Amino acid sequence: MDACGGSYTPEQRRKYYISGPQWAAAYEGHALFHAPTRSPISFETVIEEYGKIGIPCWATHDTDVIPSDQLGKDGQHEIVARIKKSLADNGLRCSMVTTETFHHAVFASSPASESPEIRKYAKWRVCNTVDIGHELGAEFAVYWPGSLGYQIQGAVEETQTLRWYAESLNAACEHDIAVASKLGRPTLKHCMEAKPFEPQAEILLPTSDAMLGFIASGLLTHPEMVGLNPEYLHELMWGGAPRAALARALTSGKLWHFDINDGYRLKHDVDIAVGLVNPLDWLNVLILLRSHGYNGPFNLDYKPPRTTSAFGVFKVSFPTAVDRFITLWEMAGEVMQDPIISEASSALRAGAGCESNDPTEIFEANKELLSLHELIGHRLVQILLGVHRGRVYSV
Ligand code: GCO
Ligand code: MN
Ligand code: MN
Repeated sequence: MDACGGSYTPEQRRKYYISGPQWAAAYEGHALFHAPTRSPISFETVIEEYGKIGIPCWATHDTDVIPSDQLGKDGQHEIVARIKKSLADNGLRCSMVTTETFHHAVFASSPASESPEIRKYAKWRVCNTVDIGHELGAEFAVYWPGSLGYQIQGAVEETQTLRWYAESLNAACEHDIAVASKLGRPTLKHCMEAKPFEPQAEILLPTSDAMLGFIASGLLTHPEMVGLNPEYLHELMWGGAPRAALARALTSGKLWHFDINDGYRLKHDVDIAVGLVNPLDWLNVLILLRSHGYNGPFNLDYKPPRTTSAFGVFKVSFPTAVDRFITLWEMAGEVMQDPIISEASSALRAGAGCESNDPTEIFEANKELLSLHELIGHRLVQILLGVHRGRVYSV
């Protein structure tokens, strides 16, 4: 690691709004075809290790830390008190809480099941998470709808299921308004997260755009309290351009929280560390976010590979992900100041000054200018590779 270079100090890392999820560090390497390769670890260890690295925030699902049978009971209060102490002891804060409405058998038919008792339970779960969020001082609540969809067509009526799903979000927002006013705290920012292909065969809200439509559908009683938590890889998975998906969220004023990771198009959710597959695309994403003043969290929602040891999770996976993010973020700032890109962009925006309305004349007047598109792309890669600073190879 020392030989690799490019690392920042914990103090430098803490200047960025980066959060480390409990489930990411505690991931044991298991999946349908995979036995675990790492042993369970406690939230105390995760928080302590994040603190040493310099990750300033922590996020969790309710059941990452509280067993299902303890939710809403004394066990929950004891655990939340231990979390608070652990965060305070290690100089972290809780930025986000999220409800697991996908893993437990009760959610096999989704949190918006036909069964009223399952829906009642799902509503209680999201309201209980709002309580946990306020107790831990969180700003955000995230909702990944998980099994909102079906394996077999026919039984699930899509419009009704979406109405029922909206009822859970409405319950969470209404409960939040009551709790926040009692505590004198701001309400949480409720953020929906889409994933296109898992865990159902068909997903009712598969993309961030589908969720924007859902938020604006009239089904929510408090659409102003609900925004998005896009995940980079989830937008890439369906074949979209993550940067364009983020741009659509930005123009709707709904880009509130962002899960950062990497992976491949049209594949399953591999949750690889940010910038490890598509660093150029990531640079472009961060240029967009920096130039629009995005100031929400960057949540390290990725899974350390199965081949990495428990030691490696905190010595290799998390520090390298954080440092690559910081490098790309700072590089995005460099691009925004770059005299060549600025000059090329201004020239493109000024146009050729052609007075004619004849398309051929307009094209002729602009065609040299339009070469600047490629020049800007070339310059971005030079910056990414350090070539603009004179890095050369002997041949
Ligand atoms: C995934 C999902 C989850 C969610 C989490 C928050 O990749 O499986 O993104 O990690 O982010 O469930 O609700
Ligand atoms: Mn995610
Ligand atoms: Mn994912």
